[in-house]
Amino acid sequence: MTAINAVTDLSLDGEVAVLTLNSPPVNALSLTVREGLFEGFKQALASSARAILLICDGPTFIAGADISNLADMLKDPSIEDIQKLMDGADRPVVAAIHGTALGGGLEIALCANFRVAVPSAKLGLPEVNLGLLPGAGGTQRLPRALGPQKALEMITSGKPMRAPEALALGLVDELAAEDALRADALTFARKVLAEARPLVRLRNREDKVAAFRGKPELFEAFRASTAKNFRGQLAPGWIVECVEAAVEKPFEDGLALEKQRFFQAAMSPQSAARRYYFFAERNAQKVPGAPAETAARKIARVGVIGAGAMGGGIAMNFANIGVPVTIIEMKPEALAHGLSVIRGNYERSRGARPEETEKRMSLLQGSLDMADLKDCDLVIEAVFENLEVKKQVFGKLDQACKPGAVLASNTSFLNLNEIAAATGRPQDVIGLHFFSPAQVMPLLEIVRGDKTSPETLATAIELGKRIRKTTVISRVGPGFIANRVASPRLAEINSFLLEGLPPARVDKVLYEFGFPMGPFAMLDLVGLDVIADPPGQETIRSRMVAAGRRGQKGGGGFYDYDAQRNPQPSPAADSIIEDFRAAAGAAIKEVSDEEILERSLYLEVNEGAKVLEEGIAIRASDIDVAMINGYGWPVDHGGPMYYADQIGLDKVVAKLKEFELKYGPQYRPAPRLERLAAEGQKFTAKP
Ligand code: T1G
Repeated sequence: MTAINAVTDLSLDGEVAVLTLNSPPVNALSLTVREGLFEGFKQALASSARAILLICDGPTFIAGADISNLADMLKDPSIEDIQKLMDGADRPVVAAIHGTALGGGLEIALCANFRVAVPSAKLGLPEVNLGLLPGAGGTQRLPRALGPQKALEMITSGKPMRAPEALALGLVDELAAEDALRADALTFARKVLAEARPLVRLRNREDKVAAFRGKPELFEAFRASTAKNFRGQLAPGWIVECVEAAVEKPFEDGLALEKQRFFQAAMSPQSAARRYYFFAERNAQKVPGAPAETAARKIARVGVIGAGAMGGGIAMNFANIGVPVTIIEMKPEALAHGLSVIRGNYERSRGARPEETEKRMSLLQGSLDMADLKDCDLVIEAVFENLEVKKQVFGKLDQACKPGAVLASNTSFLNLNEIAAATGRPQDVIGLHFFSPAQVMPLLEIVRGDKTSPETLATAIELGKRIRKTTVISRVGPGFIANRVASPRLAEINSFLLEGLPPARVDKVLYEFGFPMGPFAMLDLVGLDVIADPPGQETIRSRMVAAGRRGQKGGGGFYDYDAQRNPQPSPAADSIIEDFRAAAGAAIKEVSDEEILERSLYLEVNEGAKVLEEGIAIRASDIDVAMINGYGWPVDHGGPMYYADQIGLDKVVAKLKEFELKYGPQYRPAPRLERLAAEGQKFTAKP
C-alpha cells in the first residue's frame, strides 16, 4: 500500500488498483482530498493495473464539495481535473459506494464507468438545498443516465435516491453485500475485465436524452408545476435550464452553461445564507462545556400524558419510528377521542397505506392509570398550560416512573424549573417544546432547566435526531426562543391595523419577502382564539373572536374563506377593524412597504438580541434555526440574526431609533444590539 498523501492511498489487489480515500468526517472534496484523488488516479493509470477501484473508508463515500470553504474549489486540481483523468482512462474505473454519494461525490462517481453500492447507500445531488446547482457535470451526466424527467426531479428536489432504486434505474450497476463492499466491488471489477465489457461513459451516452430533443413541453410543464414551490429561489430555474441544455446541446456546451450558472449561484446571497444555515443547524446540537462523550440514555418506550391535539401529535412522532407509546388520559372518552384523531391523521396523510396505519396504531396504547408508565424510558407531559396542574402531574410522575426515566414537559411558556422542583429528580427533567401540529412542524426546542443533567440533555438531543426534528437548545425563559422572538412582531400587527394598513397589504409584504404567509393569514390559520393578549390590553384580534370570527376554523378571521379555504377580502372584518380604530382615535398613517418589512423584521432581531443577552439561546445562529423551522422564516435570508448582520447592525439600530420616536417604545434597541453595532460587530460572525 502506497500513501498518495495524508488522505488517500493506492494499493494493488491482483490486477485492480484500489484507490482509497479517508478524510473524516465525510470525505468532502477539500484541496487535500482533490490532490490525493488526482495524484492517485494518475499513478493508477501509470501502473500496470488493468482496472481501478475508487472506495472510501469511514462512514461514507464522498459527501460533496467542502461547503465550509467553497472558494477553495477554484484551486487546482479541480474536481473537473480528476474527472478528466477518469473520463480519459483506458481501463475500467469502478466506484464503490457506501453511506452517501452526494453532490461532487456523486459527480465523481458518475465519471466512473461502473458503480457498485451497498443497499443502504444513498446517491443524490443536494446542491439546491445550499442555493447551488451541481457544478461538476451533474446536470449533464445525470440526465444521460436517468433521462431528463427523473434527473429534473432529483436535482431540483435535492432528495437522494436509495441504492436499490438506483440499481433499478441503471444509476448503479450492482449491489454489494452490506458488509463486503470492497470484496464485492473487486469481484465486479474482475468480472468487467473477464467479460471485456465496453466502458460506459455517460458524457457520450445519448439514448436517454435523444428522445426529448426538440420537445420543450417537458421543461415547460416542469417549470409551471414547480413555480410555486421554488418561489424566489434562483437555483431551481438554472437547474431546469441546464438539464434542458443536456438534452438539446452537445455535452461540452451544457457543461459550460452549468459552470457559468454554478458560479452565479455560488456568488448569490441566497446561497451564502443557505450555507450559513447548513452549519447553523449542526452547531445548534453543540453544547459548550458539555463533555463530548456524554452518553445518551436508551429510549425504547415512551409515555405521553394527554391525548389532546398536542399529545396525540407528539405520540405520532414516536410511533412513526417504531417506538411504542403509552398515552395517558383522565377520562375514557377523551382517550378514545384522542386515539381516533390520531388514526384520522394517519389515514389522511399522503400516500397512507392501511397496513402502515395499523402498524403505527398498534404501537399506541391508551391508559387511564399513570402506574402504566413504570416501564417508560421517557414521559412527555402535554396537559393544559397551567403551572399548578403541571406540578401535580410531575409529582405523580415522580411516583410512577422508574429511576433514570427522562421526565419531559411540553410547556410553551411556563417555568420549567418550578415544574422540575415538583419532583425529587430535577436532573432528569427537561422541556421538549414541540410546535403545533407536532407531527408536522420540524422544530423541537429542548429546554434545559437549571438542574437538568448533561446526560438528560444528550438524551433529548439524540432523541430529536431520531424523530427527525431540527433541535435547538433553550434555557428557561418566557416563550423560550421561537415564540418569544416572534411575539413582538405579532403584537405589532395591532398597531398596523390602527395605522390603517389593510391586513392583505401587510401579508403581501411578508409573503414577498419569503414567508409562507403573512401574519394575518397565519393568525387565521392557527385560530384567533388561541393566542393570549398582553395583560390589560384589548386588541382587534380579541374583538374578532368576540364577534365569532375565530379564523379558518370558524367564522373567518381577518379574511373570509371560500370552500377551498382561499382567503377573500372581508367587509365584516374590515368594519370591526375600522370601528376599533375610530374608537381608539388612532390616525391613519402613510407607511411604505419597506417600512412594514423593516418594522416586522427588526422587532424580531431586537428580541433576538435580548434572548442572547439573557443567555436563553446559546448563540445567535440557534435563533435563526428556531425561526426558520418554527415560524417559516425564509432560509434564503438565513434567519433574522443573519439577516440583520447582512443589513449592518448600525443600520438596524438607526432604524429602530427612528421607529421608536415614530411608533413607540416597543422599538427601543436592545443593549446587546446597540453594543455590537457600536463595536462594528455581527451576531453571527463566530459560529
Ligand atoms: N463540507 C464540509 N463539511 C461537511 C460537509 C460538506 N459537504 N458535509 C458534512 N460536513 C460536516 C458537518 O458540518 C459535520 O461537522 C460533519 O461533517 C458531520 O455531518 C461541485 C458544489 C453527509 C448526509 O450538501 O448532507 O458538492 O458538526 O452532522 O448526519 O456540485 O452531512 O461534526 O463539525 O451532517 O451523518 C453537496 C452535505 C455539497 C452534503 C452526513 N453535498 N452533508 O450526515 O452528519 S455542494 C451536501 C450532508 C457540492 C458540487 C457541489 C450530511 C451527510 P461537525 P452531519 P450526518
